[in-house]
Amino acid sequence: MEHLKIASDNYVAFTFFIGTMAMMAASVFFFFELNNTSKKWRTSVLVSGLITFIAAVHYYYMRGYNLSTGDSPTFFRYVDWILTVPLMCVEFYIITKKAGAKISLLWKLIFASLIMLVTGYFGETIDRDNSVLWGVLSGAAYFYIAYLVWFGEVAKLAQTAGAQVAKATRILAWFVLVGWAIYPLGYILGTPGGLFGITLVDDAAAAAHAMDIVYNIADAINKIGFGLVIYALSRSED
Ligand SMILES: *C/C=C(C)/C=C/C=C(C)/C=C/C1=C(C)CCCC1(C)C
Repeated sequence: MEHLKIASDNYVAFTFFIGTMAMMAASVFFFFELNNTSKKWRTSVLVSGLITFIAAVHYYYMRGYNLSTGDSPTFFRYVDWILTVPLMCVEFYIITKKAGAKISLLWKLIFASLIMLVTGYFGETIDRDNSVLWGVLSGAAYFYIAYLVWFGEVAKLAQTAGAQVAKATRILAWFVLVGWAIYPLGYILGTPGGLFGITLVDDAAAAAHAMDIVYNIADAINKIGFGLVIYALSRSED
């Protein structure tokens, strides 16, 4: 095996390494804490651990892929998201289930998240010429999810699920509104014509680097931070 050196200003490789380590550490933490988690919250904390664990495995591959090719690991990236974002929808469903969440709510969230990611993937890979159109479609699905957790079924159920669940759901809703909004920013930076025909970063390689760094930062916030909110909820009274 060839030894690949990472230049000190290679922030892409750096964030892939740090992301891998952070996802691994978070997974160990969530899994080990299951022992000290009350039965009521065990599934939620387990799902938090699954999210960071799936990400850790993908980050391990993305890190290696990026290091040896210098390219964006777009395929692994989207496989990771297609598995982990629906699991975040599962978290919303589990914590509002005791207040009466129906399985149809879970399917709505999962369906919207799949639309959001599949259209994003088309815009980044197969049909880059229409990246604006795919980005807008993806954005519509994203706003629908944000609507559900801020004002729709998730928000309403959380209100009747006790003070702690209501509080945690509100924090998670902020993650969806602000934390998830970082992704379209990465998409716009990395895609030619990403902002309604305007290319923000001219040089294609620099654009791809900016996109990867933005995505890596967003993943750390949204996977580990999201999981910690669930963890904190599991330590609260009710
Ligand atoms: C752990 C991974 C997460 C939480 C990934 C979330 C991804 C998004 C919210 C992506 C959204 C996108 C848009 C809203 C428009 C442009 C295309 C995407 C897929 C980057």
